[in-house]
Amino acid sequence: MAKVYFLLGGNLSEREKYLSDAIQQMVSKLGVLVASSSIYETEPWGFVHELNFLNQVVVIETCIAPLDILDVTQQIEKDLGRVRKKNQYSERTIDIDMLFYEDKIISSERLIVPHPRIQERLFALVPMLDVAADLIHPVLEKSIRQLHELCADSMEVKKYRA
Ligand code: PH2
Ligand code: MG
Ligand code: MG
Repeated sequence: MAKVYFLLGGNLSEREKYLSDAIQQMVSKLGVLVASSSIYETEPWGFVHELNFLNQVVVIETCIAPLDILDVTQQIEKDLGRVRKKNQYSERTIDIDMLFYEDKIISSERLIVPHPRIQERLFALVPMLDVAADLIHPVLEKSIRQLHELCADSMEVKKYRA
């Protein structure tokens, strides 16, 4: 069994419902939910939009391989109404990103794990602190706590629901 860390986020419509629907579908298709962070409210990072995000990290134990997980999470995004714009960040009902797959390092055309921008983004690091502050990033060889301390991002990550 592998522990897989996911960041969920969305800024459209019933944001909390999309988070919980996504988690429910992930559990039914992937495995067992072993931890979840608080839910945080954040402004869109890297693009302009009038609606703020909710972000949450969940940890799922699974025996499914990384690329098969990606197929499942992309299908869930579609089923929950995600519409992608080409080559740019945009508003969405739900985004499901694989942050870590155990301590595996994966670099393929479809999937890079650990997620290449975790260390730049407080909206990922703050919820990760809730569930795995001592997890060591296998590429950067620093803990989540250290990456959080070093992160130059200054966005506000407001607790929305414990
Ligand atoms: N995801 C992005 C780009 N910008 N901003 C916030 N606040 N939360 C996100 O989850 C997010 C983002 C790309 O997927
Ligand atoms: Mg994303
Ligand atoms: Mg994504």
